[in-house]
Amino acid sequence: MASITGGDLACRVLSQEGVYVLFGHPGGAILPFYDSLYKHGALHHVLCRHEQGAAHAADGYARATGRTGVCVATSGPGATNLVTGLAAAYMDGVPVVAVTGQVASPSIGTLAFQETDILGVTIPVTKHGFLVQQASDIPSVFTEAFRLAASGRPGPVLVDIPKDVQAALVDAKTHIFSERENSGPIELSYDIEALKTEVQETAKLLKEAERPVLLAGRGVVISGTDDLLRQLSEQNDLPVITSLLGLDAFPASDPRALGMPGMHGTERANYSLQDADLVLGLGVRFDDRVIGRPEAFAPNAKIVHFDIDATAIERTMRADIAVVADLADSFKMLCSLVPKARRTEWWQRIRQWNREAAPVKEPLTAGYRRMGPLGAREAIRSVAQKISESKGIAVSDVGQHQMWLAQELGDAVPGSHLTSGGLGAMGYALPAGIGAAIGKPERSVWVVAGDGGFQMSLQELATVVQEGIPLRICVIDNGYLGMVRQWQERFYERRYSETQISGPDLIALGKAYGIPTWSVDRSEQLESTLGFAAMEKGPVLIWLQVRQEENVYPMVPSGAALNEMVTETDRVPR
Ligand SMILES: Cc1ncc(C[n+]2csc(CCOP(=O)(O)OP(=O)(O)O)c2C)c(N)n1
Repeated sequence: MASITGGDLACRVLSQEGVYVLFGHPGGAILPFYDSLYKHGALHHVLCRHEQGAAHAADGYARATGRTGVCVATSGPGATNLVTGLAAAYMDGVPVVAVTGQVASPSIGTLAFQETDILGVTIPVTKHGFLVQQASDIPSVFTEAFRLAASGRPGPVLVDIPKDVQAALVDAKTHIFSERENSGPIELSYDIEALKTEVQETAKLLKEAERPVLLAGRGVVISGTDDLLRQLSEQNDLPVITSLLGLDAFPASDPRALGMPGMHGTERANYSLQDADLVLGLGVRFDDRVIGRPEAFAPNAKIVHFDIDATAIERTMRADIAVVADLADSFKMLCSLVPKARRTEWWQRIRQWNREAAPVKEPLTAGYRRMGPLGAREAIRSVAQKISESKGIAVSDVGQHQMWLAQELGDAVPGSHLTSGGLGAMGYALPAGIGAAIGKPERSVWVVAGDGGFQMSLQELATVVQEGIPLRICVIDNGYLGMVRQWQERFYERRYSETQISGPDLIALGKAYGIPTWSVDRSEQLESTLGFAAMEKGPVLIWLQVRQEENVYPMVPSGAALNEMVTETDRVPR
């Protein structure tokens, strides 16, 4: 009998699943798998400098492409380093398969060198986990892992393989599921009659409503129903609010786009929600940063919630109607039932509220340049413009810059705005950008990080260089952990406890890594520098040194209702 190893079999199954790139870092307990990888040839491995980077890269790859991302780590510290990345993917519904080496089967439970019960550790942050007990199970386990990761609300799945199982010999003819046999996402079955009734009731509510709004989230991106969103909004003249993770579900420049809701949302989005008589949530989970004080959210509205995930219903917000189904089915049905309408009065009311988070005060006359120390919003506004011009993918980290970028982002198609929304994991942007750029090599990928978050994953600059990835990496350096400082300023009487942060000289750092680096600290240098940087062929680092104590507005203080937001101009609660 011709034999192959469990590791060889795993490589074959990965190829069969359509995987061509893995993000990982090797070690003792995963050596047999890496040996198979060396021989397999058809899988490209990206050597990340930290396993957290590998998990975020798999996540970025998945968000940008819509395919499942794969990360690999050894047992013990390698596996535990994946945890933050898996949690980020879990919170935001991103399909990832994590493959970990485990100590050899006879050593499990003996506190062997680098033994961690990673299945136990990751239970709360994965959809499922497998411990592979014999090599012949590898095909069925991997097939199931990929199905689970991509089915329903997508998310991460862990496959833990003991070292002896990776090395064990199996028959080379071991059955690998053929072309999609038993594979592909799990079909959800609904009571179609019940679904029809709920959707018809929703259509009726929409018809009767005088002040309806659509609230779209990442579910629209995942289900590929962005076209339906545009169609419904147009045919029924409906305002569209997009959550942080739904910003790429609807073009920002559409006249019916109200922007982002919630803590740093626009006046137009937040006041419309508070004034609405119907809120139709589409693939959105009404999380606490979106709804403000739950009892005070949309007080006059009926709430309808369309989501594939039954556990999202009434988690934080009441639902007068809940439609648990794939949006591709429920939303399509709804569009066919909703008539054409014009909502002139509602729009007159909505238009009294600012659409822009920070309206441009005095537009500059042509030929004149803004002068003086660089502002953070100003810098991000220009970066957002460059991203739009290049039809690029924007990947933000976590903090003030993340909110400014969300507010300034131009039109984005699905998979063009990547950020760790649910977990809010600093250090996400650079590795996720690597994943996105590898998944979408034809697109320009822009990483935007704060000086704090950038220092949490800057080791991945070496990955960028080794892989020759043409990332545009913008570091917004305000010398502070800006978002935390903003809260200290507002709620802790400016006691800036441990938020002032120093960092490396990025020109020297860029030089050390061999990455061309541009630095800007004055407004008048901004445009030309970004222009030159955008033209670089390979990776480029752009160091934007901005004024230190700029705040993100609008802001809904935590515990307040959305209509109690503070804006840049009034700064007093309404
Ligand atoms: C891993 C992690 N640790 C801590 C935090 C808490 N936190 C949220 S925003 C923030 C400050 C981010 O600072 P920086 O990266 O400089 O970005 P800025 O807010 O200045 O734009 C911190 C510490 C977090 N979100 N993630």
